[in-house]
Amino acid sequence: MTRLLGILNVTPDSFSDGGVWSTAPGGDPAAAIDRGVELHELGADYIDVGGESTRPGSTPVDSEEERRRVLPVVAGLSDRRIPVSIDTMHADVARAALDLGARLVNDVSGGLADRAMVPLIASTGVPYIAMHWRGGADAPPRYGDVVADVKAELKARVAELLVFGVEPGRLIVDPGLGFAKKASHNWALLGHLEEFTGLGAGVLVGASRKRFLGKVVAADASVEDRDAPSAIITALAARSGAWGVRVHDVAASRQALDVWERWRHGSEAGAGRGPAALPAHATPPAVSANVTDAVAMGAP
Ligand code: PMM
Repeated sequence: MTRLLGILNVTPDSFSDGGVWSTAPGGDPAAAIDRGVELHELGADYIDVGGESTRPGSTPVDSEEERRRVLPVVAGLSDRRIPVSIDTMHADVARAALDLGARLVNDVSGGLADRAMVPLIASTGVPYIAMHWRGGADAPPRYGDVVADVKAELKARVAELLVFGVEPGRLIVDPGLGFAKKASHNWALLGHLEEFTGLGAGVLVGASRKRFLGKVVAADASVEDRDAPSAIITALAARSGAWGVRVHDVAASRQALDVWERWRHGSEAGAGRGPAALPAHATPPAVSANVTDAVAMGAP
């Protein structure tokens, strides 16, 4: 079953949730922890805690400040046995979060921003999301064939990660929607998502509330109005074999996945039944690589 990562940005300057859960000076870690608990109750498999905004034009945060923002939240959720994914490019932040109980590392740079990250992942054996990255959201979106280029660059990342000793069954790749990509690039990547399941890793999709969805809602719509198209993408990503999706509106995406499970098994009782239950004429769903993570091991 496709995993749901519920987004908990504790930055003061997030475009998608407006800094509501900020733990920067003046912010409230207890409110952020409560929000994480709520997302878990709504059906998130992981709470993806991030302390540095990656939006275009954002100022990088030093890792000391990032640790100060995320660690109380990671600790608060882990103490409640809620699986946490730490969204960071910095190895020291990842290490501190893992020490407090985080169960997954989500790195938008795929290990390219901090050379200490890949050895850390290899030595701890923690599941790792390596996103396609060309140096941040401000990098120029230049591609020949975006699908072929992103696939080739992710393939190279997977190869390097394996050389460093990261276990293939712990690896998830992400095409990095919106990162050095125009709307047309994002749609091309989504339309060819199945091709990414052939890289020997799970595939994560992070489309939730992103700017390219602004074109399918009304011109004066709010960022939250992008939650419906985001949930539709969740269902379609699951159908394309995605290992997981990273979303703000967890309830809507949980429903989308519940619908997809019934759809693919052709039965109300089918959710949770194995693919063997499919009738012979049914097209089997694309299968993403099996990733051994907290959910596969029966978290919490
Ligand atoms: N996008 C953002 C932050 N972290 N992580 C992964 N793996 N994939 C993404 O697409 C991704 C990410 C930026 O979006 P936000 O500001 O809504 O968190």
